[in-house]
Amino acid sequence: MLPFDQDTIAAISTPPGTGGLAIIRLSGPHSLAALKPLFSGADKLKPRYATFGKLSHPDLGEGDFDDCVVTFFKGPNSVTGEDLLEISIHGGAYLQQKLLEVILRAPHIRPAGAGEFTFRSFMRGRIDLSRAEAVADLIHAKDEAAHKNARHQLGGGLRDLVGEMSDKLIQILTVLEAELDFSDQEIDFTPLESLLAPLGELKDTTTALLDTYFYGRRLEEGFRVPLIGAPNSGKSSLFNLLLGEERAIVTPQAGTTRDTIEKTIVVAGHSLILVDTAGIRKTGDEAEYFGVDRSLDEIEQADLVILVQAPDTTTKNAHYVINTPQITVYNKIDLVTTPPEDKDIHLSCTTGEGLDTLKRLLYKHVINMKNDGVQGVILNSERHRDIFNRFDHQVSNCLTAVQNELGPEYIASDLRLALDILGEITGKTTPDDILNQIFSGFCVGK
Ligand SMILES: Nc1nc2c(ncn2[C@@H]2O[C@H](COP(=O)(O)OP(=O)(O)OP(=O)(O)O)[C@@H](O)[C@H]2O)c(=O)[nH]1
Ligand SMILES: [Mg+2]
Repeated sequence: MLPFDQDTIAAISTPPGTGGLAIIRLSGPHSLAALKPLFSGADKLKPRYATFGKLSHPDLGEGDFDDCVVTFFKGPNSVTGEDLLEISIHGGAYLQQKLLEVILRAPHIRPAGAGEFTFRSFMRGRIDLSRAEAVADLIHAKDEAAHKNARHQLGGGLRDLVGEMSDKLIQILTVLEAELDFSDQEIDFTPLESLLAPLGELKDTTTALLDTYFYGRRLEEGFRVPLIGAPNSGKSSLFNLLLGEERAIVTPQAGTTRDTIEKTIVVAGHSLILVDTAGIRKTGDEAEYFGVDRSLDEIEQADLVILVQAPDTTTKNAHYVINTPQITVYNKIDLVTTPPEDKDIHLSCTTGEGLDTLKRLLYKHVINMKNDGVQGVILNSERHRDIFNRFDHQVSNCLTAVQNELGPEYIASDLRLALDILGEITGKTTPDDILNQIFSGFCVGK
């Protein structure tokens, strides 16, 4: 578990090797004291203002070490809830390392652990756990859709939804607990069946949320879109055309592509992992045989398959793919006068004819795979999915208890368990080892 102590923590907050500017962050009660001997503008620092000055100190070497801008956030009005300094210097590796090393010589200062700044925000109640997790998602977002989802969660989307669900549970609990408190008196209580509707609604919301997980994972990983077809149908040519670069080798020889090659393109704000594959055919060549095996694996994992056929290849593609959405492409139309009508796209990789229509169809498929979420919330983490699965199970227990007219005390205890499970989303009831796992997944400096 990360320590939650009175030490001041310091770390370089910019990824190494980026050049430009670097930021070194300090958080804790000794931040100002640590910087003061090094920074010419220390006396001018004002909360929420950036102050320009020079860094110089015998420990930093002779003369001025660097120009810098320091932004001061006074606790508790800072993201960590503590005194926080952000020191911007030039981004050289030596500059960053040296300054950090000298700062760490000051009393009560120690290097920050991975995710420790965010951990402090969480421990001081500045953000809940679901928002802390969204910080990591925001940093790792690869496309517009993933970014939008992370922003929604960082804005408290999941926290608010869980808040509403918890409120509903608490309302039910209040009714039951009143019943328990006054059970020895002659009062007409709300019939237990009245709990069925709100519990059913909670279950529906949970089911809808769990349904978003598939799309949420694709937001993280990208949709897998292999190009499948017989050797020589033009898969690699199409792969290159869609990428806009000559990534895969193209030759007139059937069986050119042996291993899968993948590259990501962005369509409708979503990452699509295009996969060029070996042409599928029976073969005695060992390397090609394994390549074909990989092509078949790709079909299994695909979110959308692009099936490529051409007039000079004979194999029909229909039997490769069963339930996966697919786009059928008839390639090399420059070689024929009447291409078959049952294909979605008529294309020529040589002339580029049909490429725009294919791109539009890809766009449509991505829009079809989109999920708007529950009040905009899309589950993308295994942790959240596990919590909602357990919650779902627990709500089912409550429903069964009501249907079987078990005593209110049983139902109430089941409801309290459900409430505890929901609390793991925001961090109220999250075990320490899980907290540790979440924050250690961050980089140092975040
Ligand atoms: N005329 C014409 N030739 C094409 C077209 N597309 C691809 N070709 C040619 O067809 C041959 C095979 O193309 P590839 O892209 O290597 O085919 P592939 O499906 O990747 O083949 P394998 O890797 O062997 O499975 C090459 O000579 C290409 O130049 C097209 O639209 N028209
Ligand atoms: Mg190929």
